[in-house]
Amino acid sequence: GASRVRDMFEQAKKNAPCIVFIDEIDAVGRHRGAGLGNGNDEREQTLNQLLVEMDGFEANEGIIIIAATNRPDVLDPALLRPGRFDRQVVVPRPDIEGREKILAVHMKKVPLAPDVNARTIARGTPGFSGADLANLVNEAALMAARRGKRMVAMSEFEDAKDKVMMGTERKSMVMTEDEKKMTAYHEAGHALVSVHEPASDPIHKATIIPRGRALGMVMRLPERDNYSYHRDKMHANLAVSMGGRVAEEIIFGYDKVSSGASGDIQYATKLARDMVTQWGMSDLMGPLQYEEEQGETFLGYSQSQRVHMSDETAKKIDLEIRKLIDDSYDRAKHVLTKHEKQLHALANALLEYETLSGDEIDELVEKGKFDRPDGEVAKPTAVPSAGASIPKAGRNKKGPFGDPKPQGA
Ligand code: NHX
Ligand code: ZN
Repeated sequence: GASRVRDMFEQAKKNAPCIVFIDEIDAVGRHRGAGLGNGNDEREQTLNQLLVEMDGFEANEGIIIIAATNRPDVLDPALLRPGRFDRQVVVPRPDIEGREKILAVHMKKVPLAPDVNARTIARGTPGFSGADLANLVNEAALMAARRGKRMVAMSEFEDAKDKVMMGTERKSMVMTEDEKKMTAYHEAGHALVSVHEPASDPIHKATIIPRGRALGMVMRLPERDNYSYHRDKMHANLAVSMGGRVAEEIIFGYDKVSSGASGDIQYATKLARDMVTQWGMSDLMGPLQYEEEQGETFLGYSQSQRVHMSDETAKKIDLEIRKLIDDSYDRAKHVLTKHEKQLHALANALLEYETLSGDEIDELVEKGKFDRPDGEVAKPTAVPSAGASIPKAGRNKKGPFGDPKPQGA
């Protein structure tokens, strides 16, 4: 409230020199007049008071004001005018070095087994924020406790990463043999298209153990943090996303195709739309912006909206999006038809072992078989491939197979 802002600055003046830190400034600093209804009087008064205090420059000498937000786009322009905040510092998501150091900080609080390698975990968590990493360490510690271990080992970090990124494993979920078979071919389809698309990130693992909302998934692992996203990888990702549905169709027939690919379809549609309307990837439509990201709706969701255009242009955009999807469907179909033997081999291996590592999938595709040391059957925790960890952006909300999205956008 306004009076507390006044109090705070009085305190600050008494204690000067000092720093006033306001976290989540968007809570009070939101654009006045945004949102439904008549706005919020109290919030508006609070913001006004804050602006007044910040204007009292001379009186406030020796006071440094720092504020933080994840939504600079929704702030009231008055807060950003000259004379208010002198500097804006953009703090991006941490890179691999940053993640390693942040992990080291949080890991100090838990007893670690000697096999834990913060670098490896950092490598497998692109796009994670500091809070995500803190949560990861916490989940790993909980898992170790639940397993009756005195120390947190690498296997707990691997499992915690899977849980944080893809939701809780549901081993007890009862699936019929037919459902398992369908899932195995669906995932084998994604995996095989990925193997045959050079621009695709390498596979980290494929599994038919249900997790979160998904019956199965294929996770890919970028070789390093990606800051840019290129046309060849977009096309590869489109084809890989269609691979699941296409495999279902090839193996079980047109009438037996399932509704389960909705997540893949949603992912592919969004990607194809962005390619045409934002990223200038359609030769027919050219490098023009046809859709604008809307800042916020009243609930804080972002939405894209078509810029003003003729009906004819709108129709052409829809056809271009459709064409991208159709072409990628055809590419996936071509790959999976040509390599149908490999598709059967992969699906059967998934049915037998439930989880396959990327290395095992490569071996299977190359030699038609793969070696797994005896006694390591169907245990996903037993197959973290050497040096590798997890994919990027495979979070629950982002789709059933871990796909890289351009970061930092
Ligand atoms: C159902 N669930 O709804 C069952 C329970 C096709 C083998 N009848 O594509 O699990 O079918 O590659 C994000 C995350 C839809 C979006 C998970 C949208 C799950 C997942 C429904 C595999 N793997 N689909 C996939 C799947 C399903 C669903 C999602 C999502 C299946 C497919 C879910
Ligand atoms: Zn799928």
